[in-house]
Amino acid sequence: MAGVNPLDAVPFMQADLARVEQLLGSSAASADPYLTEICSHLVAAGGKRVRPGFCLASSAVVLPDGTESSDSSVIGAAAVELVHLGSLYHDDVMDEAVVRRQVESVNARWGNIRAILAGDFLLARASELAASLGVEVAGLLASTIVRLCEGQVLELKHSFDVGRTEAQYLDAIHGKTASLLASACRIGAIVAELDRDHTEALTTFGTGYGMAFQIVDDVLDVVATEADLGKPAGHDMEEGVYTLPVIIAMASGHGEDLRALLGGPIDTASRDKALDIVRDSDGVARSIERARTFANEAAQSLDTLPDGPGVRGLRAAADYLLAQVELAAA
Ligand code: GRG
Repeated sequence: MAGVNPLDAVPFMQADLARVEQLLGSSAASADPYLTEICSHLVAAGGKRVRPGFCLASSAVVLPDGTESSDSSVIGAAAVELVHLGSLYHDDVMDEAVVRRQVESVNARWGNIRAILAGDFLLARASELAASLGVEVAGLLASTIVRLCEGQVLELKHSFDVGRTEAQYLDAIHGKTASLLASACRIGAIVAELDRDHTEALTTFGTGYGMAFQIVDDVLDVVATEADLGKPAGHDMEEGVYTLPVIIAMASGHGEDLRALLGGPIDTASRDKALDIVRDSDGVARSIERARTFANEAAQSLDTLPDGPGVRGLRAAADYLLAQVELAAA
């Protein structure tokens, strides 16, 4: 899904993002140039850098305009992006993906073994950075990696499961997506030594944003065109990942027809038939309603925070996400 970095709304903070970029580059470097090349591949390919943006913005909620981010905030921001990168390296191996961030995936270019090792290296670099910020941040980042693994395993456990429930879906996306966005905000709050209420509000923001972000992504897989997605619509269903609109459609009036098509590998014709059933059901509208609720909850949690550059950035991200929700609904 295309998007913007929250700090696009806070121009003076672009210099802080550039410092994160530098740290990401040096973190991807090893004494071995071959490993450096593999680890730098997706760092150089870009990405929206939403997680570093959330960390820096969270640290900035009590800063006056024009203040540059602390070194600790920049280190926290790089650490969360490195965890995200490590998870992408591993995820692409699991999915046998060939493209990531609009370039050849690491596994496609260097093979699975090197992709896994490079992902491990990036996670280790993230841990080094987190350790330099103290026990609380190191512990939080470690438990976030636990949640990423749990979320991903929960998704695998229910692959091709026509009985997958909404609760199981929400639990999986909380782990695989929302937990890291929440921790990006929380780490920003911890290193800025914000008070407890502000820290909790920022964590709530990251969680709500992450839940809405993943639901929108999953709805788009059903409603968007192949040209927009860069892959055929219904790809998740083909992979056996039955997301919220599909789960709701399976429980609806036409659920029986849909369940008869799903439950195992499907050909293109069956995928298109299944897509039609999901699109005609209330699965899409009800999923969008869930995403809207999560995004609104995220936006509301910002109301308790002081108005400053950080909140301006986070609010812009929430507004952008809400616009994506409405676009998916159109
Ligand atoms: C080894 C940390 C670790 C985890 C293992 C593979 C795995 C368990 C988890 C994968 C979780 C995963 C890939 C979740 C999807 C997260 C997501 C929303 C990715 C897309 O994020 P964007 O749109 O991507 O922010 P860019 O490229 O812009 O950064």
